[in-house]
Amino acid sequence: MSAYRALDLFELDALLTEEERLVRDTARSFVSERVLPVIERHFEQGSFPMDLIPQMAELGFFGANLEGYGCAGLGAVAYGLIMQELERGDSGVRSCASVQGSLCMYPIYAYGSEEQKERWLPRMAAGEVIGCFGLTEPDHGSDPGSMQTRARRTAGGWVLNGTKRWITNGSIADLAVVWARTGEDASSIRGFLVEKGTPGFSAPQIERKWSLRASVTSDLILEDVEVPDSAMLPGVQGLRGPLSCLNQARYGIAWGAIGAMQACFDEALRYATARTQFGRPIAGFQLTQHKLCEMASEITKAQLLALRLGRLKEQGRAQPWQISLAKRNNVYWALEIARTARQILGASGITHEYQCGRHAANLESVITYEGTHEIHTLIVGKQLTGLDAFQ
Ligand code: TGC
Ligand code: FAD
Repeated sequence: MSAYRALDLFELDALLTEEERLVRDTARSFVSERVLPVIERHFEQGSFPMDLIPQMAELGFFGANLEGYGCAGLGAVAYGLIMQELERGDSGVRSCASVQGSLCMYPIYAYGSEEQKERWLPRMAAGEVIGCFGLTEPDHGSDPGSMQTRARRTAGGWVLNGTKRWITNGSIADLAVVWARTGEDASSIRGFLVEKGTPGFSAPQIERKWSLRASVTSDLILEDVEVPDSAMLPGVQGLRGPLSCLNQARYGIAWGAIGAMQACFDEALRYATARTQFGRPIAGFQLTQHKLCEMASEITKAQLLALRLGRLKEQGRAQPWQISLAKRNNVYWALEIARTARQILGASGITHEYQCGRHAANLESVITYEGTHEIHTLIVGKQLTGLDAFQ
């Protein structure tokens, strides 16, 4: 099959710097050469391709937008382009990198002590320490402010009790960022760094998923887990702590979704031009061209949205509701495009020989995690109306 061609109808490449194009092309080659040859097998087996971790670390993909501590110090757009390319491979591979960089390294970077940063960040950038982020609980998903996980003060530190659910990287993580209440309400929430092997801490894997199969998803169980004072992130308290990390990860997902869209569009276009019915390529039928036109329009709009958001982020001006709007829009359309691609492929679309079915299945998770489609609707709705639907 000829090489992948990314759609760029409005010459957005010209709006990227040379460095950004180089980073994008490096990630693109990595996905073509290292991810795509193995990903279907891992998806079928329900396993994460662990050998990609040192390779992603080597290329500087972990915490790529953080400065110092062994991180690449790239801008927001370059970081977004890495997420885009990884998700062209598989949402699970992008998830691993998002969680490592945006949800585990970022809180240490933004809210950790100097000692915590020195201890963890260089090894996380090098892929020697894998992280996870424990916010969601069995009974508290969209409403993390009601979490039940507790941290109780002791003479030398804290004792943690509770259960986190649906935690990406959980069972393969060496370090978990666990959010817990230290008092009665959400304003008492603090972040704790819990190391694998700490007595009372376990991370059983969640099995039988039909989405994000090439990704590890786990429970985190904390039963009288004792951690020292030095395990608490000193720089933040309240729900703002975890939510500010989600801003970073949701931003990356807004870009990642474009990669999934591009993979599905590329596959659908190739198939439609090659597949003949009624004596002509199905791409020649008006109904197919309508589908392809809709897909290309939405990809182009998603690209413009992500790029503008990235430039705002680089200027320190991206607002959380803008990130919500972009995550909501781009993931919604990625899922629509994956389903439309599957339709264009007919029966072939339901096999593992093609990617669109895998992307569609994955995107059912992506539209749910990091804030569901409905939650992002209400965040944007609050911005537009001044009325808070959550209160
Ligand atoms: P609310 O009263 O609005 O806010 C509480 C405090 O938080 C502040 N805040 C934010 N700060 C930074 N960034 C944001 N985006 C923020 N949103 C709110 C806010 O200013 C306030 O601060 P303060 O100092 O005044 O106290 O909170 P609420 O309880 O009404 O909840 C709001 C809501 C529903 C939007 C929020 O809870 C929410 O976003 N829920 C969705 C939960 C979610 O996204 N979970 C994701 C879990 S992690 C995950 O899915 C990883 S998947 C990884 C992968 O595999 O890629
Ligand atoms: P609920 O909050 O119970 O929502 C159920 C339905 O009700 C949804 O459709 C929702 O939109 C709707 N709903 C809820 N509240 C409202 C409202 N106010 N108005 C209208 N509709 C509403 N979490 C982590 O902490 N760390 C991770 O690494 C992580 N990784 C994940 C990986 C995967 C594969 C998945 C699937 C999830 C992951 N999550 C993770 C959890 C994810 O963030 C939650 O699933 C998500 O926040 C939604 O919570 P919930 O599933 O409990 O659904």
